Amino acid sequence: MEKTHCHIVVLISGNGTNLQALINASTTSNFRVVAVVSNNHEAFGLQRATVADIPALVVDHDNYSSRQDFDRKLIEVIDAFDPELIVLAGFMRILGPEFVQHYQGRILNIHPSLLPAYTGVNTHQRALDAGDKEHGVSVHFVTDELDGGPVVAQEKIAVLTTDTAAQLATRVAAKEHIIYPKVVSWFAAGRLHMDADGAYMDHDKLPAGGVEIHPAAVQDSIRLP
Ligand code: NHR
Ligand code: GAR
Repeated sequence: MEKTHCHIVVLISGNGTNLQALINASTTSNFRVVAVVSNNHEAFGLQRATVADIPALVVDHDNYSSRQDFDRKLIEVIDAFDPELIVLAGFMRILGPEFVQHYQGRILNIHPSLLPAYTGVNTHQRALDAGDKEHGVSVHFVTDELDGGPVVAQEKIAVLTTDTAAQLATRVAAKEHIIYPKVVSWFAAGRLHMDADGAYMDHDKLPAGGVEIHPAAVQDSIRLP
């Protein structure tokens, strides 16, 4: 594995479609997925990793009597791969302060809402119930504040009057699979940073909604900031 690539460890709990998008993109990008870790041994994403010849490991939270013990085991397993970035991709366990501090400024999460709206679960139904005209996805740095770390990028979709939560989830997921590899490649290129007062791109502080990725810019990556 070439030294020029940023080594990432991806944490999952489920299907792993974002993991798959990252694996696919990595073959032509500046990062490599060096390990996949799940808290759930049934996560289908573990099979995706194995198919791609990537080490797939399980740290089952049920085997640890405290969150701190689980977090410490996770750190030990991850550190064996010496990654530069930890990528949460549908990872469903809250990470404690010790974990967050250990990888300070080096953990990203993808969340299916336009943060700060709808932290937590059921985001698509909640956007529908609120009558929102826009919905979308956010990528943010992970801090101790759940779904509250600085946003790096968002992509929006229009909500149609006929939409169901499942339809919204499908359209948001399609955006997720584009935005996440893109943000990870920015981090890998050394363009993204987090400090006490927010997220930075090329030394410029990002606004609250992060970099908004416009459809035209996705077509023409040269025009991206
Ligand atoms: N950890 C920290 N410290 N900060 C964040 O922003 C985090 C995090 C861990 C995961 C993902 C997140 C999301 O995008 C995430 C962000 C799980 C829960 C949760 O309540 C909440 C938010 C997120 C992930 N988990 C339950 C718990 O007790 C378990 C739920 C389950 O197993 O189904 O850990 O939404
Ligand atoms: C994605 O939609 C992701 O945004 C969301 O779970 C899905 C995982 O799908 N994440 C959260 O809700 C985080 N709590 P995937 O396993 O197919 O990538």
